[in-house]
Order: sequence, then C-alpha cells, then structure tokens
Amino acid sequence: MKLQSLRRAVFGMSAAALLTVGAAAPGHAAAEAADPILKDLAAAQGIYYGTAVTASKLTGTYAAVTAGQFDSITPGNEMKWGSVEPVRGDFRWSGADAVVDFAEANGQKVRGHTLVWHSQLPSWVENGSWTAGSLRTVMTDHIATEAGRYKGRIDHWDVVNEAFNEDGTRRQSVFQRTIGDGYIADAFRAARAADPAAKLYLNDYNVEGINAKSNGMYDLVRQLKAQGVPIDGVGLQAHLIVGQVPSTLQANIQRFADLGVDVAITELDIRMPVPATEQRLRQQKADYKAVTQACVAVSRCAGVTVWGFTDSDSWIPDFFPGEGAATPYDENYRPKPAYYGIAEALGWSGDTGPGPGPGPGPGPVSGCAVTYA
Ligand code: 9MR
Repeated sequence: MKLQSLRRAVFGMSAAALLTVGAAAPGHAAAEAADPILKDLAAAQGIYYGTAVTASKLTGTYAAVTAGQFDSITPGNEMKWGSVEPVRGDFRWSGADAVVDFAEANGQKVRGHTLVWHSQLPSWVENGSWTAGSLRTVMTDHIATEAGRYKGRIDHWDVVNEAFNEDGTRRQSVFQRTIGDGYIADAFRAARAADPAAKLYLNDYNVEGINAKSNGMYDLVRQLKAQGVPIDGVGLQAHLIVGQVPSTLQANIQRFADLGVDVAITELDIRMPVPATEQRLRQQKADYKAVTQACVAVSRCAGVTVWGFTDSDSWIPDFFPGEGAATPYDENYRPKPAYYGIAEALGWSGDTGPGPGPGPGPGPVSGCAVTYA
C-alpha cells in the first residue's frame, strides 16, 4: 500500500487506537492526511457510521481503517447462533469477544448481530424435535446466554433477523412453524430481560422502500408497540444494486420513526457487475450519498452500517457471481468515489484528493484499470 493511502486510511485515529492496531498504522499520519473521517462527520450530524467486520482480520491496515473511520462495528458472523453454539452446550465465544474487545479499545459502539435467525442456525436447533414450549425455552435460553454475556456492552441487538417473506407474510422458519407468531414478542422480551440497556431491533432485507414486505414489518411493529413488547428499532439492511436506491427510502424510514421506533441502515452495500466501470462507480457514489442523506434527514435514524468497508471483505462476490465492488473502499483500502459520496452526505465539502478526480488517484478496481474523471 502506498504511504499516502495508508495515511488516508488512518487519519483521525486516536493515539490509543493506533496502539491498539499496531505497527501497520504510522504514528503521526493523522496530521498530514486530507481525507474526511466518516465517524466525525457522522457525529456532527447526530448519527453513527459503522461497518461490519471479520474478527480474524482485525490487524494491520484493516484494523486501522476500522478504528480510524468508523464509530460502530458489527460482527459479520461471529455472534450468530451457529458460530457461538454449533453443538448444544458447546460455546465458542472467541470471535465475538474479539470484536467487542476491539470496539471497547477503540471507543466504538457494537451492533450485536443476531440472536434469532433462520440461517446460520446450528442443525441441532434447525432439526431438533421440538414442541412449541421446548423450542421457546431453547430460544429464550440462547438469548439470555448470549445477550447476558455481553450485558451492558452492546448498543443495538438485532434480536430477530429476516422474519418476513417478500409478500409481507411470516417466513416459515423453525421458530415460526413451531412456536407460532408469538415467537418474536417472546424473543424481544427475553432480550430486554437479558440486557436492559441495549436497543432492540427487528432487522430485514428488501424493506428499504415502501413495499409489501416493509408493510408487513410495519404492521408487526405497530402491533408489538401496542402490546407493550420492548422493541426499540427497525433495521433496514440495504443490500442494494447500483442505480436502484428505492425512491421511497426516506419516507419509509420516516413512517417507522412515526410509529415510535428508531431506524438504522444496518448492512449497506451497493453491488454492480464487475469489472467496475467509471460510470458505475460514479452512480455508486450517488447511491451511497442518497442512502446516507436519507438517514441524516430523519431524526430517529440512528446511523448507517456498511456491510464490510472494503471490497476485499464483502460477501457479494461469493453470493452473486459476476458482481462485486459493493463497498466504499477498493480491495487495497483505497477510498472509492462512494466514500466521498458518504462524506458529502454527511456535510463534507472538501477536496476529493489528489489525482484526476474523486479518490487518491487511478488504480486497479476489481482487476480493471479505472481512471476517475
Ligand atoms: O456477511 C455474512 C457472510 O460472511 C456469510 O457468509 C453470510 C451467510 O448467510 O451472511 C452474511 O451476512 C448476512 C447477514 O448476517 C444477514 N443479512 C444478509 C447478510 C449477507 O448475506
């Protein structure tokens, strides 16, 4: 990595953060860097800016950018049930512990992800022989154990993840099939009991705009609030496609806010066919800017989390063959136009850096030479 890029990456890190991430971060880079610091800009707008992380990568430049640019982190996989208790009673906390410890060392919030989800669920849960009562007990015990372990250290918990089908009906997960509609209220009550300080979220994808699925979520949140179920927020994952930010995003955030819950953009990425082109990167910048602006515009929008900050740590290429380049930094930790789009949405109006246009100069993007103009 060029020294200039590394300086950009770590600009704004505290001395403590630099010590935490170790030798890869140059000690006094901050004073020389010109690029904006997303977490500082976000704080000035009253929101946080976060990223999903992979615990095993939290060293060197990856750690430096994570700590230098973001004030919230979400473990991408390490807190899922399949990660923490793959075999009944056999707990593996090291990955989750590492993320929470990193956040605390660097003054960051943690979004806990996720307590109840149909996916990355251990087979002993998925395929067990349960009654409604026995699965409810297993589920609430799991919540008590995990949320209890991190009590007081988690800002937001994604208590229930991806509970809906695209038409707004309930997904027929093992929890829905076995326990019935009430499993969501049971999960939120268990989470509140385990960690009263954490904000408790219902999280899903394809609910960013006003549509059948987000209508289903809206109706449920209204019911839960009416029943006194302790739900604090709604997470809009926002796994988006370049050029396709829903036009109703801000109105959707606002209608949930009007129900009396917070909203967060929890897993933002914006994918495109690869190799990336200059035109797509420019559109992606506009898209990241639009999503961030929509959050800034609604006072109950708590913040934005990108689902991996670098194209080298993104789920997209594995799940969508032929697509990628979905995050704000390229595979070599160089800020992409999207990064500047985020900064602009957060009120930054500075120089986009040396080189012919946005970004630190031309360089390879997903294997293709791109010149920003
Ligand atoms: O980023 C996660 C990836 O590493 C895993 O392979 C994948 C498995 O389902 O889960 C990814 O994260 C998902 C998140 O937990 C829930 N919303 C969708 C995310 C992308 O699949």
